[in-house]
Amino acid sequence: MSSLAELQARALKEIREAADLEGLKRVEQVYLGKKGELRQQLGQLSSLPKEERPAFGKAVNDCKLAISEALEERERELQAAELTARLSGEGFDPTEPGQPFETGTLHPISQITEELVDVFQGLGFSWLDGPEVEFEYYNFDALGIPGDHPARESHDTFWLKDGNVLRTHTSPVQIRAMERFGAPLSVIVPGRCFRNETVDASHEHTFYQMEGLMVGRDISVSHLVYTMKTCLREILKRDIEIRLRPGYFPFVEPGFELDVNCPFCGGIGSPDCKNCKVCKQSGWIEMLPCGMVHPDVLRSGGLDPEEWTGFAFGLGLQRLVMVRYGVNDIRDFTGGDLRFLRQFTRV
Ligand code: FA5
Repeated sequence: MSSLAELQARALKEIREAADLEGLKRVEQVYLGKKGELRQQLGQLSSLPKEERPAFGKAVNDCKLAISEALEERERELQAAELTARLSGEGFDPTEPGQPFETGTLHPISQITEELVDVFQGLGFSWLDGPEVEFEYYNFDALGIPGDHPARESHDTFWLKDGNVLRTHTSPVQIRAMERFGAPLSVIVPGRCFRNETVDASHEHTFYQMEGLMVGRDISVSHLVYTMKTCLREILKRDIEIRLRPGYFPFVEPGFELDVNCPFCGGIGSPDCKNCKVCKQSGWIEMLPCGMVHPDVLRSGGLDPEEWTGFAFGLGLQRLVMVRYGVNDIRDFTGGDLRFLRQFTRV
C-alpha cells in the first residue's frame, strides 16, 4: 500500500512539473499507459490473500482517479498558457512567407460588361436593367413584331405557361425606358437573354446582350456611327474601321449590320488577310445589328416621331469577347473549365 501512496505522490509531482502538453502525455503513459505503473500494481492482485484484494483494488482505483484528475487539470492549464503565448506573439515570425491562397476572378462576360458600362457612361449613357421574364407585348408587339410576323420565328422563344416569355433580346427595355423616362434619353441595358436554340459553337440558349438606345432631337446615323466606333475602339483596343450593311429588324428603319475590320489579320490590304481563317479573307467581321428607331417604336414608347429620332443597337457580349480574344467556341464561357477562365485573370 505504501508503494501505491508513493507512486501517487510521485505521479502528482511529475504532473505539476510537466512543462508542456507533450511532457504531460509522457507522464500519462508512465502511470496510466498499457504497460504503466498502475497496471503493474494491479498485476500483484492475484498474489494477495483473498480478503485483502477488494481493499487493494479500491486503492488502485482511487489512485488512478487522482492521477486522471490531476492530468486533466494540468492539461487545461497548459492549453491556456499556449493560447496566451500564441496570441501575445511569442513564436510568431513576421518574416515567414504567408500561406498562398487562390483568388477568383471576374468572368470574362462580367469584365466586358464593366468595361462597356464604363465607356458608355463616359459618353453620357445611363445603365438600365429590365426583367428577364417579359410580357409578350414588350418582347414582340411593341417592337413591331405582332403574333403573325415572320420575325418571331427567328426568336425561338421559351414561352411560359402564363403567356409571358423569357426575353429573347434586350430590346423590350427600349420601350420600358421611353415609357419611364421620356426623351431625350441615352441608355445601355446589359443583360441575359434566352432562346430555345440548338447549342453549337456560336449559339447558346442563354446568352448576354447589351442594348443601346439614344433618343433626342435630330439624332442621325452619324451619331450611331460615331458612338459605335468609339465604343469598339475602346473595347478592342485598336483603331478600327467599320462598315454598315443593310439589315432587317422590324423595330429599326433603316436597319444595319455593323461590321468591323478583322482584328486578327487587320482587314483587307494587310498581308495576313490572304491566310486569315477568321474573316475567311473577306477582311470584315460581323459585329452587331443596329439602326434608327422605327417611328412606331417611338410611338409605343409614348414619344412623338415628328419630334424625336433615335438609334439603337444590340451587341452580343459573348460574341464581343470571342472577337476580342479569338475564342472560337461560345460553350467555353459556361463549360466550367477553370483553365479557360483563368486566362482572363486581371492583374
Ligand atoms: C437582336 O436580338 C436585336 N434585338 C438587336 C437589335 C437591337 C437590332 C436594336 C437593332 C436595333 P439578333 O437576333 O441578331 O438581334 O441578336 C443580336 C446579337 O445577339 C447577335 O449579333 C449575337 O451576337 C447575339 N446572339 C443572338 N442569338 C444568340 C445566341 N443564341 N447565342 C449567342 N449569342 C446570340
